[in-house]
Amino acid sequence: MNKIGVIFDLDGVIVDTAKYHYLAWKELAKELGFEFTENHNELLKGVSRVRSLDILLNIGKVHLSEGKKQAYLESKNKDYLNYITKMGPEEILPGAKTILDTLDNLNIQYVLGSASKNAPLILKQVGLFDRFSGIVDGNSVSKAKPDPEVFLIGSKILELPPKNCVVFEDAIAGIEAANKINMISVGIGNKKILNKANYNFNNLTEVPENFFEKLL
Ligand code: B16
Ligand code: MG
Repeated sequence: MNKIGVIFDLDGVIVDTAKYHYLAWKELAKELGFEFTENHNELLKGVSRVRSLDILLNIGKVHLSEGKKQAYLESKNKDYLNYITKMGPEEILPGAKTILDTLDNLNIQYVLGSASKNAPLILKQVGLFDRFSGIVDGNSVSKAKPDPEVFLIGSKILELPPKNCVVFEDAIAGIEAANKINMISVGIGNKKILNKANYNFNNLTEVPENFFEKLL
């Protein structure tokens, strides 16, 4: 029997923190004198914090010194923290807890593989921190998705070869990262956008109960 392990992305899979990132980035754009829309925010999903600022500045055609960029990154994160410190378990996305329960019952280990430096705090806020066998986040990697570093570290924690790891992701960059190292990629969200994934579901409630047993 094959042994598998699971790596979950955070934003867009376990919780929807994109809406809070949006509010904080929008506030920053306002300060810089331009509008930042929900469509613009789509470009930042799964992208690192530093890269997100560059994309935002590009949208507003604003040029800043490295020092100023650093200051804006800090103030954006301060705003974002104001939102996430108010989060609670009710913000866990539908189906997420059921999947974790299923994995526990099957004795399949799972870790987090997120670009967010705030991932541990968010998991604590929603009461899921202790359930994961490990957390790989924006603090643990030097290369952002689509580089597979985050998932490779995850597979090491799981003590499994990449081909035995199942990745749940909502961002194209995350699916690309998983595919690069032959992990089993599961796209959560729009199938047309995540068409490179090995499996697709609109959300976690659609994942069949026997999904993992079939992979074993
Ligand atoms: P932070 P994920 C990502 O989370 C978000 O999707 C992305 O919008 C954000 O810029 C990135 O985390 C960094 O977040 O500012 O908290 O370090 O989808 O990889 O779980
Ligand atoms: Mg995500």
